[in-house]
Amino acid sequence: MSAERNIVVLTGAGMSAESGVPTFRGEDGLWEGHHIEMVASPEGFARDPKLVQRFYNLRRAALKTVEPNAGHFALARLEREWRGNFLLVTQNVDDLHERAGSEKLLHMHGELLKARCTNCGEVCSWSEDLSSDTRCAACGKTGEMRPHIVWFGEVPFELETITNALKSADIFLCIGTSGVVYPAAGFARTAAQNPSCRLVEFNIESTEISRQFRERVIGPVSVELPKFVEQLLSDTHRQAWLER
Ligand code: BV8
Repeated sequence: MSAERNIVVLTGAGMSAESGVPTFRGEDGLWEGHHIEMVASPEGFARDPKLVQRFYNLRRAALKTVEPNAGHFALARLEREWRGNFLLVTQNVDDLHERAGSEKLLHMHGELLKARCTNCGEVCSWSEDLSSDTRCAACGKTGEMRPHIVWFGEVPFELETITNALKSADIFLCIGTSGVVYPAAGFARTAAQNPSCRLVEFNIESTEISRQFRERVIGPVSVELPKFVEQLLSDTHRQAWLER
């Protein structure tokens, strides 16, 4: 097995939990008494845009109060020092991976720090509150701006790129996700189509998809990921040295 192997990493809310970003399964999946799926949906936005904008404005503002944790930095190091192909796919809409230095990163469910005009489709960086008075800088229309986020019932971003990377993955790391929301929850099965792919799950507990993993690392990401990355890089460097 050459050192030049392909790694695909999938992260979920558990990646940012120790940074103070609430997970989805916490508080029984409710936000202010509303089921997340109800707020994070086109139907929810049509029914009560003010409520949905508030949901995202609060989360966007909260980003200013949190920092990446040691788990985020370990993944950024792995990307920097890995000799093969590396792709980090996150379900998270926060910007903690970027702030830790990750670059080969895809936000399959969108980003809190981006907004989109539903009239002209323009996507722009956005760090303040969004409201029905917000004007699109591209087409000039007011009241058409929404968070650039994938809501329930909407098709996630970059699925083709992600699926192709999963199909040629030699290593698949599944980190801090409960394996409940699809299509992300189906990625381990796609990676496992390659019988020699090494699948590893990182979580503090068992998940809906744990039985798909021969290797499971139980513990907080900020503790377990730096150790795992150190081991993986030293193994690979030794391998490369042996193969030279
Ligand atoms: C779609 C953005 C059509 C919004 C999000 C098949 C079966 C059943 C249902 C479906 C199905 N296919 C589609 C559906 C419907 C739906 C779905 O899956 N529903 C679920 C609820 C059953 N899926 C969709 O609607 C998707 N769209 O299907 O379109 C389509 C698809 C493909 C091709 C063609 C057509 C769109 C889903 C995306 C919705 N948007 N986010 C926002 O953020 O506001 S989803 C959102 O919820 C997150 O992004 C994430 O994906 C999910 C939450 O899951 P996790 O990230 O895993 O977080 P969770 O809290 O659940 O778990 C945290 C884990 O971390 C736990 O296991 C915990 O133990 C662990 N942990 C905690 N602390 C730590 C830790 N681990 C380690 N260290 C720690 N310190």
